[in-house]
Amino acid sequence: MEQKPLAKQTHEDVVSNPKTDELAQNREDGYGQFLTTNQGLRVNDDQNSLKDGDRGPTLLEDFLLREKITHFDHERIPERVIHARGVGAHGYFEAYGNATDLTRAAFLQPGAVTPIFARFSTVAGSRGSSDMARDVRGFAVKFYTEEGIYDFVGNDIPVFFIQDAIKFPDLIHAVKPEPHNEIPQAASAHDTFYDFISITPESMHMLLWVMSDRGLPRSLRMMEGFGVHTYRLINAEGKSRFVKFHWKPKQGVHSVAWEEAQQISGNDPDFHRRDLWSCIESGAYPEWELGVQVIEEEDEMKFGFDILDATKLIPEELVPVQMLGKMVLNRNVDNYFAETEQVAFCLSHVVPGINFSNDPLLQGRLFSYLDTQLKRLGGPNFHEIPINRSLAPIHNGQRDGHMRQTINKGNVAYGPNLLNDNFPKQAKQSEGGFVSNHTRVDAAKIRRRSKSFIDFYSQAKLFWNSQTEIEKLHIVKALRFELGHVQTLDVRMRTVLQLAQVDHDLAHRVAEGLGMSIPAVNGTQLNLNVPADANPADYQSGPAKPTVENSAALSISADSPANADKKDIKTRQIAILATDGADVAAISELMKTLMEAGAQTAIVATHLGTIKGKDGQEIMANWTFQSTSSVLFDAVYVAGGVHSVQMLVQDTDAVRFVQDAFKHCKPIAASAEGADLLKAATHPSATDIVGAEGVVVDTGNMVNKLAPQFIQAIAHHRFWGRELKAAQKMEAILAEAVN
Ligand code: HDD
Repeated sequence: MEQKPLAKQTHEDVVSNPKTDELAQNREDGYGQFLTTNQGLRVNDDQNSLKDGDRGPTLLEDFLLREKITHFDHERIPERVIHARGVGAHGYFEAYGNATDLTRAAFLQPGAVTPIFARFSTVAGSRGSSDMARDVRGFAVKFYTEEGIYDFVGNDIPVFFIQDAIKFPDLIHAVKPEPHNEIPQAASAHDTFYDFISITPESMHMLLWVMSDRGLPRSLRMMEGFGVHTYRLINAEGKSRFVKFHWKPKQGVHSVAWEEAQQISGNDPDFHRRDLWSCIESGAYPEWELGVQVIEEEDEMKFGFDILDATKLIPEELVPVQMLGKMVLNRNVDNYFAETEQVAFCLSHVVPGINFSNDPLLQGRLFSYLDTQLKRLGGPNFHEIPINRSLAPIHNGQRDGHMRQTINKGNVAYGPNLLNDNFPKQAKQSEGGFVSNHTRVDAAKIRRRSKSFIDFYSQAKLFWNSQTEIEKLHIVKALRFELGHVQTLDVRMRTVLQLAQVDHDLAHRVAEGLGMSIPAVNGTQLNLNVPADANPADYQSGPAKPTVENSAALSISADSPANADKKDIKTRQIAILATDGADVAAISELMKTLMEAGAQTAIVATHLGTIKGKDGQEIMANWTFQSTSSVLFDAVYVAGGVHSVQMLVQDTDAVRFVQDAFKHCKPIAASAEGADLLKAATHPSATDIVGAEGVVVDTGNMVNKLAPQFIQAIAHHRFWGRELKAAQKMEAILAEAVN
């Protein structure tokens, strides 16, 4: 068979040999169709074990039973110590061809198209936990480049909780379920986590990100990715520049409401996983652009914060992001375990043209990833597992070890050698050899944090300042929720004290919800992340003074730069509420228009099967009010039809469906009598649903008039103003009560 050029090969081309497609084999005549043991022996009876008489004991001799059960007993491997719950997909990365001056990396050169595998994950929960936890999301991409594997291992949040990798085990022990009872699952722990971070002030910036809407992505397709650390790009002339990596989703950046996230966890714990899978299956391939912020070496110290400190981002107002290429995910995995579970990302997997900075968090990670794969995947040959295999050929003297697949020939496994012509030889830089960046290090060996890292609150304040009113309200509510679950009052108090260093209004609002006031500052309480012999004063941050007051890129409101030019409704899920007697003609017309715009629709009715319309037309129901929930949809339409609406008004689940959609600030539309369901769903304390923002009602049943307005509303995603209004109403009442 003719070999494709390397750049044109997909990962599948290269690693397909060990794959077995049982369905395809079944169709073949001959050898492939029989059940066999792992040694290829055809099995005659897979229903009965070998016994001493048909009612007698099972015999040890039954090697068929033993092989099958032994394999089953060993099916599970240790789950990842963090980022255990994940979902992966294949795709490609296409370079825009504008990066030659920045880097010699082949996958970023003009015309390069590189197969990739991406894995998204939550951090704290175990493998079987829910997708919708309030959490950071992992964003890892394996590039199968012609120069070897490049692993991008980032998050959907651009900063990290801690500055030095030596604190990582402490952070994770504090945030994972508490060890005595393994509670809470799929959430950050309460007493232990807040105990740790309330005396680790560098964590305040990332804490606000996690408490913000970023902690609850609507879809993995609708979140940004960040490399977090400062890295280096190095061009063919050897010129090195610092960079921060960004992934910007073409789908926009959107979140769900907290109550919604909690309900989704019950209704569909696989919400994100299913969303990614079904979009790829339906051909709605998610895309992200990869960009960099570039900092010349001579500008390293010019920002007023340290670019080696992973708790800091570089505001896009100071350094804009330039796009270098795009990633498209277009193929689901064939087998979750073989691919998503066994994929191994390592920060140390780099290619020429990409290099590291001295960020102490990054430096520690360089050790941790390889180490963890050795344990998780059982030894040093994990690079031979198909999903981890390099497309570039591998030649070295490494041999043997658990589960070795390669059959190396010959007697020479060392270098230099002359017995085998000194093969494999080292590559010159011009031949693609990797060269570590030459940096001068001329300093005392010392265990100390740089003074430039002792600024813990400035960027937390920048983030807070950059949020819209509703985003701020969400942060306050999230902190009230989390701290409300903390049992130790002292821990609550310390966290509020930290928040007060960031912003007085923030701390005051959180404290109010907890029924406490902001405690007086006691300097030594603020930071216990201090070496034993150090002067605590050297570790106290000054007041929060952001370099930039406000950064629009940090907000994900409808009008933020993240969403400004992304106003389509592709892949949005629209529930159509209707039952017997509904106006099926209008439903069909609206469905057609929405689907032409790229949305997906589902009829939710009082029963499954056929819905008999008022005009004799019929339509099939996809769900009932018992089998689905409003939280699984982006928008709701209530169809007209007297009998249909009369029935829905009587059905408390249908009424709740609309109430939830309204409460979660979703677009709602109704035609003709459909408006009656909206009226029935209006809570006495709330503004009328009919007439509220994001609610489109057409009493004349003119679907062609209603559809464009509804589409516009869906593209807006959420109408958070409803929630803000309700909160302001309550505040006004409270103010009156107190005065
Ligand atoms: Fe990590 C997994 C991202 C700090 C140690 N990390 C892991 C994954 C992601 C990140 C996306 C999942 C990869 C996958 O899908 O398989 N980690 C980050 C980011 C960090 C970070 C963006 C800060 C900027 N991590 C970090 C530190 C350490 C680790 C400081 C240790 C010193 N991370 C690990 C690990 C994991 C891991 C223990 C668990 C499973 C794995 O590696 O493969 O090695």
